[in-house]
Amino acid sequence: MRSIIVTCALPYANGEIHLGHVASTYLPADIFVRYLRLKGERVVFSCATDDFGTPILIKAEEEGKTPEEYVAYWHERDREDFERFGISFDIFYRTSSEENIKLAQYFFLKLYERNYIYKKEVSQLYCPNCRKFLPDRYVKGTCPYCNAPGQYGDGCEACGKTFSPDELIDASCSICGAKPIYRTSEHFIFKLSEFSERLREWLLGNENLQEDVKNYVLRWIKEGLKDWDITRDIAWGVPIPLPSCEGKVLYGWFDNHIGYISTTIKYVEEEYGVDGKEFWNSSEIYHFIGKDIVYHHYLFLPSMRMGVGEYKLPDFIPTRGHLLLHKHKFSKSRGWYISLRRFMEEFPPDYLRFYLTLITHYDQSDINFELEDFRDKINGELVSNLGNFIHRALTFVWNNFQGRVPSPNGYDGTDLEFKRELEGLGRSVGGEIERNHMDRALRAILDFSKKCNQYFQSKEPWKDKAGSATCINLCSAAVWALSIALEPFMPQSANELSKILSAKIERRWDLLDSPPKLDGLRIGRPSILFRKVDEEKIERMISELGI
Ligand code: B3M
Ligand code: ZN
Repeated sequence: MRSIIVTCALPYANGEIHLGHVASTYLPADIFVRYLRLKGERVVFSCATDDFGTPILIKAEEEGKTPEEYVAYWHERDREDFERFGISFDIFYRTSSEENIKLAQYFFLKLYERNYIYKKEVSQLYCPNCRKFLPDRYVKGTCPYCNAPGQYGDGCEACGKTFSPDELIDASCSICGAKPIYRTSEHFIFKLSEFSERLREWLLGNENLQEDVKNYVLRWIKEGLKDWDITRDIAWGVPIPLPSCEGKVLYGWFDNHIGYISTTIKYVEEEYGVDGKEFWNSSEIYHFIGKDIVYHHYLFLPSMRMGVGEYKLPDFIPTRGHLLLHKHKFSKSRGWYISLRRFMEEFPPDYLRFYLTLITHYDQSDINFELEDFRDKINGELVSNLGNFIHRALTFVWNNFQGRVPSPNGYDGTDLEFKRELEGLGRSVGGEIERNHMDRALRAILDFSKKCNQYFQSKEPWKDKAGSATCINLCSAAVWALSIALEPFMPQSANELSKILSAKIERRWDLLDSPPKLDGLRIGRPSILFRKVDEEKIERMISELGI
């Protein structure tokens, strides 16, 4: 049996999950995991909130809460949102857990012992007005590489480079606008540059990584990697485990991805009673991310694991583009933003899963979310194509065969061709999912459902009800197949559908290749699974955006 570990980028415990997060990361990962579970694979789906960092500390202070209380609140909110949206994590933990603090300190000490970390006096931006060292995101200025204005101190959103805040041109404190001054403090620096050659080899040797991402990471390496400052002078983070380092913690990007490991290990040790480290090292490892954190996942993460040498590197890092809202970047501050929670107040989670899957490709291109397009795809494809077939087939069984699937009474050429289509569904959809093309996989289901409608239409079962037994038998099998194939994409609807079909039939992906005989199966009263989107709701969402 394969064992597979799937992780998703860890959301900061600092604000709501929005549509952008789910499109690029959580949804594709969840589709993949649900598919693997249906295949009977041993898969662990783990995630956690990313709890540390100055932005969180500052926010907590503003709200008069301790950072622990603050992150606990967001952790719970995120958990609820993910659950409602059907993201089926096996474990949703936290980077501020004891386990993660211990493992991050272990990584630090190992790397320090091996001389991959050195000390250096660093002069850093400090706001004399706020009396704080300014975290990266709290300094704004002009990008030193491409001159784009208004960039934050951790990297440029225009050219994609990462850098440190003191490299910004004309920096200012983003809390109060004052001009920051320099102050020195002793920092620890990770020798990223020393890993250049090994990273290059790893990238070139790993066929699973996406070519387009690989190429730009290779370009960064060629241009020369800079060593990385992993210290912060604040009170909220993983304490640096060395004498006389009080008040110094590890930078959040040092410990957060270690959370993938500590969280997974906790789960498998408690759940399976196995050695977590061994499990990690003998599994296929997938880290699903959005393209804004490529630098961290293709450079920091692998080099730290190489330096420690005890934890396997990822096999796959599926990376997808940013979600745009009506062609513009999401921006919470400008109100150009829809949270996952808000959207689910208006529409069923499965509708959103359906739409986001169709528009999200397995590459770095931006994904464009438009409310009218959402409406059109739900009404035109989900309701009129898929929903229509399912409803037609089931009500025919209900009304004309007393709710029992009829036995076939001979096959003609059209029936046999349809049967072949049906038996090929699992392979075509499964193949696309394994290659991470979730959009194409869902397309394959929709193409199949279109053929189902055509088959039903061409057979005209309403003309000769008794003679239509083969057609209705095969259409029932097609509905059964859809109830399995749809599960990764629309779990709630698939579940409702399988309840109508009867709880007695097994749900396994491999059965799709040779569907079980449903002859004589008694189905439940069909209900309408998918309904057209209410125009008023679309208008309401549009007016909330102010357009
Ligand atoms: N929390 C950044 C983000 O939410 C960060 C991801 C950590 S993954 C180890 O985009
Ligand atoms: Zn300030």
